Amino acid sequence: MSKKVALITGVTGQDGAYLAEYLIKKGYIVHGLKRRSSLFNTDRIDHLYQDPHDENRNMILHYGDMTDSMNLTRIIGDVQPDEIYNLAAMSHVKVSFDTPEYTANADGIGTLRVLEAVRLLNLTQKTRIYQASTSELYGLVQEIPQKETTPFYPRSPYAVAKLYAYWITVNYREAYGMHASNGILFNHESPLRGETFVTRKVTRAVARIALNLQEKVYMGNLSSKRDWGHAKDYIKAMYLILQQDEPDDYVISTGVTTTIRDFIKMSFSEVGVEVEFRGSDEKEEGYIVSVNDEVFAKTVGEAHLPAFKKRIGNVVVGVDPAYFRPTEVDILIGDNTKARTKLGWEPTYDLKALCQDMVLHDIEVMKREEFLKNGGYRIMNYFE
Ligand code: NAP
Ligand code: G4F
Repeated sequence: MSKKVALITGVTGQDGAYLAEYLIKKGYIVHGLKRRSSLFNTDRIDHLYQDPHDENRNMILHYGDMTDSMNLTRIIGDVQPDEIYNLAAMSHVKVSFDTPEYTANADGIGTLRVLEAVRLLNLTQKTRIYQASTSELYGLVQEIPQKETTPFYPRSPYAVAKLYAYWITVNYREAYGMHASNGILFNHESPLRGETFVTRKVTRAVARIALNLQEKVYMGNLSSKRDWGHAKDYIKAMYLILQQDEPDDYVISTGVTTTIRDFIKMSFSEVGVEVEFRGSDEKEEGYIVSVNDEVFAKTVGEAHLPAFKKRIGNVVVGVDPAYFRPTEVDILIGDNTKARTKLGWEPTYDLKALCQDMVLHDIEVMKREEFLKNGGYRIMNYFE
């Protein structure tokens, strides 16, 4: 039997990297869309790279951009994919307030470009499409927990662009009988998460603070709540959605919600450090209460313990209103009943396991940074 062919837009991102690896292991030929960049932007997928001269390649990259219809149409026509995973997006909510027009173009109209290319190329019966929809659609939530039938109320240019993408996917499904589905994914994180999203910002800061490379980290709104899962689990849901006989829309979530403040405390406790918060709003701060020597020595290293213990009582978390958003999404918590019953999907990582995976990874990354500062040479591998 010939191998299935998948096209992943956003293959260089967190989800794209995990999904590409997962599909290759399943025997797919994976084509990925990558943007031209003045610096290498393929760190997350370098372990999957194959020389263009290799015969029988199962990973092929194409230069492209979600804002370029002709480019997308040509690539989809050349690749003739069985499945398209449309993951490319300007995915940072706060940044979307600074770049609203570009976000609408890439995230909203970009989705239309993919759907319309499939239609114009007469691939509607061949190509199945997964659209990376988001729990940000619920915004000012109308129901707790949020499920597939909960009305949307987007609260950022990003979410409004994704609202268009969601509905144009539904419309192409209904109008042209396309196998086009939305995964309404709640926040999912991993050691591959972009460094400016809140979980990764925290786990990197915890690692640097523990290694005495940084005094303190400044955060935004500590009280908002998110339903966080592991990206490794969530890309499996994307795959399952496209294997269903009928296209449909699914909430993918854990059903547990946690404040940013508690995620920070959990992350410090992974290295044996107890942090408490005092004050409120912009004056809120987190300080070190105690250190568990054994846990700290095991996770960070015995050598760093004496210096760290001198910092008990120090403030390690502050608030900078620069990170507040003009409109915030206060609480997200998803009801994943439909995904559990229809897809047979369920998360395997709880928040503690996710947090541990990220903190331990970032300690290794920061130890390399410390090593480099001391004259070492660079070896980067995100998948270690
Ligand atoms: P990510 O790490 O930010 O990756 C985004 C990807 O899109 C990157 O490969 C990026 O390329 C690419 N991209 C951005 N603008 C592009 C453009 N104009 N043309 C072509 N490619 C472009 O995001 P992620 O966390 O993997 O998320 C994947 C998708 O799921 C996104 O659509 C996101 O909005 C959505 N989503 C994410 C979550 C979550 O919690 N992670 C939840 C719900 C939905 P570069 O590498 O060159 O920047
Ligand atoms: O990690 P975040 O930036 O993720 P956000 O805004 O929830 O969006 C992510 O998840 C969505 C799914 O719900 C995706 F669609 C989207 O693409 C992206 O992946 O922020 C989470 C929360 C927010 O309430 C934010 O205000 O953390 C709060 N926060 C507090 N301090 C901070 C910070 N967020 C960031 N990025 N940086 C801070 O310093």
